[in-house]
Amino acid sequence: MSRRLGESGKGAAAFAGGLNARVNQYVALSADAGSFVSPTVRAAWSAAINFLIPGSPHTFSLQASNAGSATIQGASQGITSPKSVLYGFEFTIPLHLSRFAPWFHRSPKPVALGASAGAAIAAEVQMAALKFAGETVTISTGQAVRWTNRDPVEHSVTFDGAEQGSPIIPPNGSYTHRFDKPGTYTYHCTPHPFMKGVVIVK
Ligand SMILES: [Cu+2]
Repeated sequence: MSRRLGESGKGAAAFAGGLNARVNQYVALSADAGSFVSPTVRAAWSAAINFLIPGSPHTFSLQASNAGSATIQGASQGITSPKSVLYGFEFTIPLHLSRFAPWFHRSPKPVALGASAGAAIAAEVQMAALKFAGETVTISTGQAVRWTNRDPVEHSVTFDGAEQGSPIIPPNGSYTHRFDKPGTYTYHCTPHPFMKGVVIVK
C-alpha cells in the first residue's frame, strides 16, 4: 500500500518492479516502473545505463525518468512533478575505510615459507596480477624454486599431484620448495584455481 505524498488518511495500492541487466563486465542497464492499481496519475518509470569505471570502485550512470522524488537521485533530476522526461547522472564513490588502508600502511614484512634444504634456488616465480609469472620453469633434480607473492591478496602453490605444496602465502611472502624427483609438476593456487603453473624437473 502506498499513499501519495502530502495526502493523509487515504491509502492506495500500487505495484512496481525493476530489472537490472548486465551487458558485459563494465556496462549494465537498469529500469523500473511503478503505478497505482487504479491510476489517477501517470505510471512512473526510470531507466539508466550504468558504467563501471575500469580499475576503480566507481560507477557512472546516465539516467532518465518521468518521476520527481525527494530522494538524492530525484533531486538531481528535479523535485517537481515533471511533464516530460528528465535526464540526470550519478557518480558513485563507495566509502570503505579499508579501501584507503594501503595509503596508511607500508607493504607487509616479507615472510619466507618453505625451505630450499641447502639446495640452490634455480628459478624464481613471481605471483603477480593473479598469475604465476614464469608459468613454466625448468630445473634440475635437487634444485629449488622460489615463489614470491607480489599481489595484495593471499596465494598458494598447490600441486595437482601428491607433492606437498605451500601453506597460504601472504602478500610479500615467499615460498621455497626443493624438488628431489624428476618429473612434471603442475600446480595451481587454491584461492584462485585459475592461476596455474608448471615446474619441469629434469
Ligand atoms: Cu592466488
